[in-house]
Amino acid sequence: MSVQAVQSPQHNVDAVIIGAGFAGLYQLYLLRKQGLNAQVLDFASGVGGTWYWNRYPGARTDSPSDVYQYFFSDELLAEWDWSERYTPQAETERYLNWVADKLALRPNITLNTRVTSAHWDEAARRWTLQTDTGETWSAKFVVSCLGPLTALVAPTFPGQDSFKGRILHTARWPKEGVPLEGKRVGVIGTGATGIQVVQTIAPQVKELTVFQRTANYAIPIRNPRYSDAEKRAIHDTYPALKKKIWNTFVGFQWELDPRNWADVSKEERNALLETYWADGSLRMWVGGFREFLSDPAVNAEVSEFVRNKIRARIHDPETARKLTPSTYPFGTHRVPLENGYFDAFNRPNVHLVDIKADPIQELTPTGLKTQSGAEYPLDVLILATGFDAGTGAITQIDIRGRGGRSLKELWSRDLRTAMGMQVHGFPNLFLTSSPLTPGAAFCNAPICIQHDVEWIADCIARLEQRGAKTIEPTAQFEEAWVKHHDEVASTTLISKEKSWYTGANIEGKTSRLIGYPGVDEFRKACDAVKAKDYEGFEIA
Ligand code: N01
Repeated sequence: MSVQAVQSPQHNVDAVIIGAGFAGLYQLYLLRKQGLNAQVLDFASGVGGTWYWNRYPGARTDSPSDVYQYFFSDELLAEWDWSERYTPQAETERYLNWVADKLALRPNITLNTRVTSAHWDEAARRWTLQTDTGETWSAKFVVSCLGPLTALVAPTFPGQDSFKGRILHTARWPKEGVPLEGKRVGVIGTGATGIQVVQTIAPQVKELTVFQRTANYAIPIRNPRYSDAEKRAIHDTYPALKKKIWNTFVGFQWELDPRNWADVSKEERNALLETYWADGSLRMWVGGFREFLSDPAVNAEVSEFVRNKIRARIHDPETARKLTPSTYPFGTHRVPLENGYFDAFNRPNVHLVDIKADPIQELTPTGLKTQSGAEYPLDVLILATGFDAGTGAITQIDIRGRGGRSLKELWSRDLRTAMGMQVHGFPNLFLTSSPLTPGAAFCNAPICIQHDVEWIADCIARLEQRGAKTIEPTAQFEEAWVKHHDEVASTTLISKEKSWYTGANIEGKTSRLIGYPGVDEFRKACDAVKAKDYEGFEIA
């Protein structure tokens, strides 16, 4: 009897793009337009990336919808209207599906396919990728469009297997939804995600217990629905926005006030803080004065302003004390927008547990127990516990560059990139929104994505034009970028605090500010490299 070997499908393309979110869709569009045979692989069953996965109750953007979209096509801009100032998850997911159809991208997108490894073949000067579906892809170029917030942080607790209720991570929320009405629900995590969940489900559930480790400086959102006339008026602002947005600090519509805080009178300072606050946006954080995030004394004034606003919202003084951040300065952790979050704790069915004072001990068959012995009966436990940011998703893939070097190993020793676009030792591997760029943490995501994707597409076009086979940053250029990044990072208060921005939410992770602060300066640096025909990169 002969056994026939089963041949796994082999594909040969010019470029594999990993991820079908904002970045992957646009990268595919551009590379295909340049005549490349490119394919997107994504482990989700639909396009949308972040907006495919994060469908938890209350998920919506913290970036205004007019700047949270593609700007590269006047046709796309003209044909899409946003319904609210801040777009709910379903609408952004619909938008990305609409773009995929409009640009006829789907024939080059393979879903339900996880890339498990990518190995550089020095002789062929190509990458070989394996997937969990048993397929092999050979490609000259690989572009990671995995997104900086993709790999989950999902803590496990003693006794977890005995828990008879349901445990859900916000970034794996079931498509069919989860009925929470009448249930006793626990939420662990009070970052941007936990806040949106809590404020949304508080009126629906029977009992809601929020397990808080760190309180958050959240700003009340102002989120009007747009009338038809307002939608038309927003379209009129696009040409000016397009010119301005890449020249701002974080890719929003606001520019920093060029004055020094000390040169502004006390009255005007108060009026400015009230204006930023009333804007119902992240302007208070990233559209005010540079010193808010660099000068401890100025920051202290802003922090106290925000703390007073928070305290005033909560009836019970002890709950107010717990919900008011006191252990770190305003803006050094991600600032969320909220819509009734603090007020939720004035409801009789919402309870706050300070798990720094009384840590979680275990899950029991019926709920959660803390070290003091207190027990909280739960039907559902929601983990809003965040992500292994910047590096997590890409290092889940076994990536081996020249001489078999592992990206995971390299980054576990020292987190480094060459302007975020590439890593020395990994030819023809491009990264988007990656460590040491604004897109990893300090940017209105679609804006930095569009920048990175265009830079990569231009670079690949130039290589093809020269008939070159490979591009890779020199070790010297990478070293210079890391040094420059560290210098810029050290001027911010953010780099001195423990948060996912500095890798502190993952035990043992290399500590380095994950994002480069300054979209405008980053863009100039990338433009300069391109203008000098990719100086600092070896083309062969
Ligand atoms: O995650 P986070 P996120 N036991 O890491 C706690 C973007 N985003 O999903 O602070 C107990 O911020 C942790 O506590 P602590 C946005 O960029 C955007 O909320 O480490 N608690 C923290 O409270 C955002 O920054 C939008 O002490 C544990 C929380 O879980 C990023 O995604 C909406 C724990 C994690 O907060 C991540 O936000 C949502 C443990 N073992 C998200 N582990 C919008 O644009 C973690 N925690 C609206």
